[in-house]
Amino acid sequence: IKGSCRPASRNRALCSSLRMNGDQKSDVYDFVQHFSQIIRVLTKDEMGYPETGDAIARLKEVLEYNAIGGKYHPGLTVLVVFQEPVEPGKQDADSLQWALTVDWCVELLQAFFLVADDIMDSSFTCRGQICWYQKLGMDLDAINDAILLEACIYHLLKIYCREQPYYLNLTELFLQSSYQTEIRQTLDLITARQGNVDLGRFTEKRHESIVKYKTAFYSFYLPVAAAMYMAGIAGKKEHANAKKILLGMGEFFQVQDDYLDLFGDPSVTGKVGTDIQDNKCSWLVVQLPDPEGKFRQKEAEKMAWVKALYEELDLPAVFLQYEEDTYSHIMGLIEQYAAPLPPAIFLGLARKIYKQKK
Ligand code: GPP
Ligand code: MG
Ligand code: MG
Ligand code: MG
Repeated sequence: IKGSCRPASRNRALCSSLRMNGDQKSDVYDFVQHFSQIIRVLTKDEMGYPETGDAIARLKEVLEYNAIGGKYHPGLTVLVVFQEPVEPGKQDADSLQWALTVDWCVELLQAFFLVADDIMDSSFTCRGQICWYQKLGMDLDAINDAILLEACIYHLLKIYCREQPYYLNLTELFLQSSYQTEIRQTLDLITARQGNVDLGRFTEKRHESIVKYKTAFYSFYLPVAAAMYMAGIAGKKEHANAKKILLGMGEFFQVQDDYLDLFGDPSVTGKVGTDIQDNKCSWLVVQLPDPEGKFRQKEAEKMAWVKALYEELDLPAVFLQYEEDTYSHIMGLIEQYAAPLPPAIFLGLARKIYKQKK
């Protein structure tokens, strides 16, 4: 697949403006533009066949509803990181297009997880819209849609990158990211199991173990590691160093998600939190010794009471302090472990997540 990517120089300018706080709207516009090509690629082969045509039309609907409209948090990371270590002369239009495609594969993995996670968490809204499984007539058919989203990743990697020397590393990286996320999602679910609450399990250590790999691995390490492989950086040491910084950053990101689940404004976060009703081992609850389980309440009307209690215990201030502390910690990790990648890559990612309200 050749040709439709923007010239390398314009793309470079686009991405450095993204990193240097330029006009993010136009960057996202470019990113979304590429998605129409991805939809075409994913649907063109089978569209003509009456046996599968309806299913492919459904796939298109699933992709358009669930993959578009997020905050594109990992979005464009692969492209931005890929361009840093690669000499400008080697950044031909095809390579940039492959990087953009891999960026979309990360978004598809995220969409797959979110559709499934919303079912498991009994959520109502996600990214400012009603959850896919909550749509009229949908129910558990949404499980198959989540699985379809995942299948698209490997379909795209094969179509775009099969001839590339990094194809195997990339495929294994996506598989490993899924496995790490799924194991921690299992931990998240069994720790929260209703009716079988083992209060001893709600520890900071358990929480850390869940969040590092439930979100940090696929949202932070995956896109940067993918770009490193694409740029020819495959050494164990280099990947281990990047992982140290990125898992730290991702851990903060999920703590922020836990905090905003209760203290965020749903009109900004795009979702109404369910962690208290779901009995989750959230960052908020592990801050408190809670031997009687009084902070975890099933009924929605008790939410306000729990929130008032957390406020009384000054948890918003505890969170602010945590944010400051982890920020300094991450800056230290960047100083120590960024090489051979330029520190600006990690600083750009940190800037995107600290002091955010969604
Ligand atoms: C976010 O947790 C975690 C995921 C999206 C990973 C899900 C993994 C699966 C294997 C399905 P969360 O429940 O706090 O997210 P949100 O707050 O967006 O519901
Ligand atoms: Mg969840
Ligand atoms: Mg959830
Ligand atoms: Mg959450």
